[in-house]
Amino acid sequence: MKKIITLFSLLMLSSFSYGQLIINEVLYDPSNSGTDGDANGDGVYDQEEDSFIEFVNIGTTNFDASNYEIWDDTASGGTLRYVVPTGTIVPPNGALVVFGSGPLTGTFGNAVLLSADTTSSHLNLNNSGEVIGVKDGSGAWVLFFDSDALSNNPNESYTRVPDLTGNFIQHGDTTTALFSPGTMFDGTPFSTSYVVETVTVSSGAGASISTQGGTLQLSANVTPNFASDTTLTWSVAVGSTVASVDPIGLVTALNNGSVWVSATSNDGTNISDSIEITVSNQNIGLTESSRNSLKLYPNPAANYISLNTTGMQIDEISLYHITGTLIRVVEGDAENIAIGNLSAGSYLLVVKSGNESSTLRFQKL
Ligand SMILES: [Ca+2]
Ligand SMILES: [Ca+2]
Ligand SMILES: [Ca+2]
Ligand SMILES: [Ca+2]
Repeated sequence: MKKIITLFSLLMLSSFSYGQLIINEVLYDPSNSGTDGDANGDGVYDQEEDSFIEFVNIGTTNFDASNYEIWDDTASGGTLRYVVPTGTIVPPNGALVVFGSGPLTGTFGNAVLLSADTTSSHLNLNNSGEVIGVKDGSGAWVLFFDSDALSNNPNESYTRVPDLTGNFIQHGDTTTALFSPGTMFDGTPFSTSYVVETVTVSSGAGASISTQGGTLQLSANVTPNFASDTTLTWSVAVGSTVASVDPIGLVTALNNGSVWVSATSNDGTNISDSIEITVSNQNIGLTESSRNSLKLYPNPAANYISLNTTGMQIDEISLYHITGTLIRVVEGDAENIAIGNLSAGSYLLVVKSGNESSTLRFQKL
């Protein structure tokens, strides 16, 4: 008896959630009153076709449901009813609905939709004594739904209330609708946003710049390619004055040395990759004495900075954000450079003298 109780406890535990994918709603007894039970929206009531199981990905990453298996009647050995096709990916907080059969007519919250058309009995969900089981792609049992304690004739679905975390109750106990495949019980869609999984930065032409002020175009590959926001933010390592990078990954050499350049996803996942770029042959050959005489002050500063350029010929002064974005070429008096309209942060001043350049960093308050 003890062993049976233990097995039963395990079954009950695993029936509520496993990892990222949960069962959120099951319609095993569509209403046979007119078309009230027409869950798949094709205008016809059919016990087998209108049955469905709604799964939700409760993780923060895309969930690959490829080759998951839906079995029915697992308490008596079970029958494999449906195998989820390879490449079925569910976004975070997104739903996957497997219907008995199509045609599926409606939007269903733009959830991932499948139908178990493969056999005439489809999912074969019965009104009583039904234990639905789900195996993952490796063949391990991961989810169960046991209707035994539930009504044998609900004429509507059982859904978690609240969605995702609640216990299963009859759908009509909380709303006038009898089911909500692909949406929360109140009709709110689940998320349809796929997130970035990997970012890979590469440089086709070798990871170096060896010409004065030269540039190097980096590229970044984002997976999956159907991620909802594949944009990236490019940056150089904080504090580096070796190079700058623009918003599309074009690196510009500023000084000799090496620098890590990164691309980071903008979709909230903050997935990032970096590449080390070596910069050489930059003529920062201001003589030691003239470099020493090139002073920037005050630093940090709020409204104005000054360059003491005594004895130097200055051809161009350019102001960059620390990320490498050119803000402006400085016009006028090098001893009175207005920075009042900059937002607080780190900036670079690149001073060119003949074919020599020098980079000075300052902090805007
Ligand atoms: Ca139908
Ligand atoms: Ca069955
Ligand atoms: Ca019924
Ligand atoms: Ca639902």
